[in-house]
Amino acid sequence: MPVSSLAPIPELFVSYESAQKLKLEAADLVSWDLTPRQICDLELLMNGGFNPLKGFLGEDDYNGVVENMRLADGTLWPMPITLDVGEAFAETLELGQDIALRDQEGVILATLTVTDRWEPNKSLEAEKVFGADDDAHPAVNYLHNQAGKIYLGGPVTGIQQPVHYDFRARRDTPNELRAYFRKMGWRKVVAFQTRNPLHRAHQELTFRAAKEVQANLLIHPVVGLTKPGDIDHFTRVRCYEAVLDQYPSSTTSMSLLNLAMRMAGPREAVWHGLIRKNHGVTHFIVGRDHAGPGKNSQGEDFYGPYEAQDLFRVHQEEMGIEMVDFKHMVYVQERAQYEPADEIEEGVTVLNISGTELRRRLSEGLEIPEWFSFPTVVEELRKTRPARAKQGFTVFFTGFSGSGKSTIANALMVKLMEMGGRPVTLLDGDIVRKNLSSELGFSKEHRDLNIRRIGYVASEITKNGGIAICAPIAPYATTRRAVREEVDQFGAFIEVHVATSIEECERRDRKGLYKLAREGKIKEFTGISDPYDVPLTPELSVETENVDVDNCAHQVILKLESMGLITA
Ligand code: PPS
Repeated sequence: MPVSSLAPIPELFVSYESAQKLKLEAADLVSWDLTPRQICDLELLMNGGFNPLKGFLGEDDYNGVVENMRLADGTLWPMPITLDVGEAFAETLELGQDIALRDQEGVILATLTVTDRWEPNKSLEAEKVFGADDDAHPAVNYLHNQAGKIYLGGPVTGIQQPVHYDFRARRDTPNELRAYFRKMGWRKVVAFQTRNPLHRAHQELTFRAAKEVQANLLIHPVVGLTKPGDIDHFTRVRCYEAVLDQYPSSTTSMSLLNLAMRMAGPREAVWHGLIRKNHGVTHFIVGRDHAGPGKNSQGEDFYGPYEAQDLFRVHQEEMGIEMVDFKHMVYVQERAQYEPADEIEEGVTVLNISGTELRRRLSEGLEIPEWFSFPTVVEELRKTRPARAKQGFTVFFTGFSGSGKSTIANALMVKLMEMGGRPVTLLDGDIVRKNLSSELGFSKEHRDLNIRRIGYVASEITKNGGIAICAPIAPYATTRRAVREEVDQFGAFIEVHVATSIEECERRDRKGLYKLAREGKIKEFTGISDPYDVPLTPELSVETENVDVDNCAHQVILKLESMGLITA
């Protein structure tokens, strides 16, 4: 395996003078406001992290990548890096036209010459790239429910890097890392990719990996976009900094990578390897279930546990970066040290805490032993993830109009206020429509916007330790899921289906709306002339026929107690 030459790799930026000029000219161009994921992709395109790509993929390259992980010229590249946009925007463009790419504040980062515009077959992309057209996969969900319908492709001219105000000193472009390795004389470097906090087992395995291949070690965590629900990168970086002291400083370094992960398992591992190669790294640690997306909608793993290692092994020669197998490290009590699980004789006491068990201990405020993690790391985690009974959460009622959502939500609010301890906010359908969404009607687009607004407010309340109770109809499963993901990062999301049948709601007709809907005087009325996706896996489903409101609210209280969110 060759050691890295560490010569600079090509970037897509123009010179400082040209950039100033281009920036002025680009102000007159049609512009596209990049999504957070597109900003991450653009950063790595421009700084050479995605070398040899010269821009967002055109149609031929895209087809090659989707079909067989190769660009049209045969170069290995496993992940489609595409610029997805809405149909209306795409229609305004001519091929050959330059457009300005802006960040979310409107700063122009680059221009794109649009050479290709096409409507991709997203189901095919999902099958080929992510292994299944199943929305339980975060990237497939993104593809179908967030990404625009049309892809634009073409070369990018870089004007400036996206600005980061956090951990600036810890962020390096591929060429900055290459220069660092050159300066330090590091010719062999093994990189460790992670989206989780590091505990003692990780410290041990990374240190061993470096010793095994006699290389220096680069801790290279992802701080762009990771899996929904992951610990935020601010907390993680503080944890990494705490662990860094545990390594010999002359052999180990850390740098943050602003990558938007796709959780694509085997393909993702190869992609990660190519990105690290661009950063001047010679060896890459690939673990069990590398970049795994979790379970599919049948409750099974998307990929086999060693598929990522197998695919990497097939391509490593061509990639020019060597894989180091991740060793599963466990703690041997008798010897008070970590050892690879496959090297341990029978009869000794092996201790291990899984990720699930760690989350349980954190959420219940239980002790986390020192053999498992470093006290400074645990302290940081506890700050971000206080025990569940101290976290904010969202109760999200959904059901037909007149099902009893508001009444139960009101009763629940009062009960929670009686208990005290956390502020409670009720986002009832009618209140929201008056105060936040007064201009909206009941088309799918407007309902989605309404629910997303509720989700946004609920996630802010949850983040700040409060209780949000929402009670809209929320008829669409995908929108409810988007809200769940938004809230999940900060605290629990409890979906409660108020399962009153449409017949019963119509019989009650408390507001007289069903009558009007039947007469056609109200259009798009949920359950009558508009769809309602029944929740398949709500945390709780309550029946209201022959059950009084107090009892329904009490069922929610019991659920909250069983989840550790409130203490009796
Ligand atoms: S949604 O779909 O979640 O955005 O709806 P939501 O904000 O909860 O608003 C539902 C309330 O608006 C009244 N209303 C209608 N509901 C459904 N379909 C149509 N077309 C409609 N037009 C008006 C209705 O009173 C709902 O109130 P609730 O509290 O659910 O009975």
